[in-house]
Amino acid sequence: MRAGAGLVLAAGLLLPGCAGYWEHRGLDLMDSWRFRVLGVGFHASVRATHFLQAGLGMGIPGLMEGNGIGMVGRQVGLRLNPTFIAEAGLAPLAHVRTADGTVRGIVLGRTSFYEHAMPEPSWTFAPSPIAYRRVYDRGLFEVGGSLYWILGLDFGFDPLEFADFILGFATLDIMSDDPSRLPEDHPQSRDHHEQDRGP
Ligand SMILES: [Ca+2]
Repeated sequence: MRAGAGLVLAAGLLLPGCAGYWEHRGLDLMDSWRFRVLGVGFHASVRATHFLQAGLGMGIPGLMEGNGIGMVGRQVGLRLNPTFIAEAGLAPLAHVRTADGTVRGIVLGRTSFYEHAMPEPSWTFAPSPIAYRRVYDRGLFEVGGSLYWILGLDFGFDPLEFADFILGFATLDIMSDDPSRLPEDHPQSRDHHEQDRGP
């Protein structure tokens, strides 16, 4: 175990000259965390992955037209939140969360996970990881919680993103969010991940 960690660390130390290497390790570490404050509502939830979560209530995660403050992975600052959220249920029995009037995450419900309703919604338990990542402000395997009692607080830790951070030292990019393989002037070299995250 210790030897394996040493190899990973050694591989990382051999690569400081790669363009953006350490920057991407820092961004990968940030991706593991979500922390947001401000908001109004009456809402509480806890979650240990998409498949085991409970929540009830509704709220406005940000003040002033949805503007909140905090970080969702590498996105830091204002305007990180949906303007309105509602959540109810106990997964895996049944659980649904909507944001801005659109279903964003669901367990055992008759709808699509996608931001725009599919022509023929179907019962679903396993969401599309890609869709989850593109249109949702939570991670598929995120552990976290929210509490809105007039003022709101939301936090989360994503072990899959953290694994991406650790494996990144061995140049493995399981989340495909390191633009380091692209030329510096490539349009996706800086904006790649922000586009993936969506609102
Ligand atoms: Ca990565």
